[in-house]
Amino acid sequence: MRKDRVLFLMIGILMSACGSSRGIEVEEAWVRSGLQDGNTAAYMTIVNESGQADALLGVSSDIARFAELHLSQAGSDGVMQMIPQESIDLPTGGRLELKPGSYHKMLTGLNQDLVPGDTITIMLDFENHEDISVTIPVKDSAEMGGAGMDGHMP
Ligand SMILES: [Cu+2]
Repeated sequence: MRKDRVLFLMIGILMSACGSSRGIEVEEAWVRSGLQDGNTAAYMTIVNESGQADALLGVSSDIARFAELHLSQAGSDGVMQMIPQESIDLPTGGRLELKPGSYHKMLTGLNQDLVPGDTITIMLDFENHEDISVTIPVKDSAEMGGAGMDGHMP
């Protein structure tokens, strides 16, 4: 009887661990190529299937001295501006698109050149979900449909 109960508890723990790691998915991730000491941006789609509202609180990476969440949008004068974001909401069942001209992960002060074919690792910090580490490929702007409008290019 006691053994059954322990087994039951262990299955419960394993199932909840699986559930939380599948709750948030990252799709179509890429980072724009760049030069050492320069800046660039990473993009991806984050899908929240955890059944719980969440928020992306920040990002970090060994590849750059600073990493932060930005939103690009046109100011009243029509010039694109980048506005730092403390967090970005991830509603239940929602898709958060980080893409050129919109939300992005700004990487400032690259520690090395980023060349197409390379990969980098970024950590995503969520309010409720455990942190997620994603390995994403470096691509150049032309390959992804021309220069972005984020003002990241030198
Ligand atoms: Cu930016």
